[in-house]
Amino acid sequence: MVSAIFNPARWKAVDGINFKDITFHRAVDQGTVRIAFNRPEVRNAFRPRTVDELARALEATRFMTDVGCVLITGNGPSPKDGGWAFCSGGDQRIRGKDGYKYEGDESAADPARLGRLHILEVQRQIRFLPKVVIAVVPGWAVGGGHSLHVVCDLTLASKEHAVFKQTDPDVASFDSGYGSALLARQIGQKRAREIFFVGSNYSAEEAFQMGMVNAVVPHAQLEEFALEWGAEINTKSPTAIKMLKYGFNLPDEGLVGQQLFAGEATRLAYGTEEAQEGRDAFVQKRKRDFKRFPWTY
Ligand code: S0N
Repeated sequence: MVSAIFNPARWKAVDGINFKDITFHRAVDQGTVRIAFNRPEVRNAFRPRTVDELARALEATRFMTDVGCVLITGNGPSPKDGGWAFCSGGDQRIRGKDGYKYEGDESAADPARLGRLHILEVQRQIRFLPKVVIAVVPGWAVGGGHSLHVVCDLTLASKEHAVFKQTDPDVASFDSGYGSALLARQIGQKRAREIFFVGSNYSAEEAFQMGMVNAVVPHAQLEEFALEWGAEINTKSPTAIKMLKYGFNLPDEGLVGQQLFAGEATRLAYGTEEAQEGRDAFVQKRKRDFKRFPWTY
């Protein structure tokens, strides 16, 4: 069993990738993939291996040309106590002085892999992925797990089991980047500071009221609901969705956001006769002639 609310009839495993800490599926009838933390016994905390696998799944998804929507979720419930989690952040048991260790993992022998903080790279992958990423939160979203839901484009939460919480200052492992500053953009400075500085538990309904959850869904229907949104998103114009996502991101990304947005604008411009005239004049070693193109539209 992948997860108690996972419907195997709707998904097939993505072939050729042997993951241990995550599961990776694509829907049988639409362009949606499901990437799930698979360490329910530790509330889906991530260790370096988990983050590596997440990064590889996201990179594979980037090249799936018929996929417009990515669900990131957590498998469950915990075999220990039946608890549900999206993700509880970095695995605190293996945190070292310079990051998280590959302890107990076959890749520990590689010194290039020691002491990494690469969940931040995954955050950037999610932000820059030209597809809609939905956090599907079946239980705890805590610490770095909370920050992951913040960077996703949309968040769906289990009515009965989702709990949103920030423990970063409790364990002195903190995200003062997207996890906090972007959250403040989403729900306001006072609320975001309260989440980090006080660290209360917030239910799905409270998170919805604050504006950091898009929909509160009965637990048993959570994944089905996510698939409905995925199916709808996949009917839309890929270019429009991508330009909208990069446009939404732009004010918070500085020049990197502008670079991404502008890159896509350049790519769109390549399709015009005007851009082709510039290329053709160079290749044909003749004078360029842009006279037929207006300065205004
Ligand atoms: C999630 C919580 C609130 C759930 O409480 P509950 O339901 O009472 O369950 P527990 O009994 O506490 O947990 C069940 C079992 O799971 C283990 N466990 C839970 N979370 C973790 C974890 N994060 N790491 C390791 N183990 C975990 C419990 O120990 C328990 O195990 P057993 O059954 O063996 O006793 C509650 O569990 C909780 O508060 N968890 C800790 C949450 C936390 O503090 N997370 C870390 C916060 N910080 C980050 O994530 C940093 C993010 C990050 O990685 C980062 C960000 C920016 C820059 C760099 C970095 C970086 O460091 O990479």
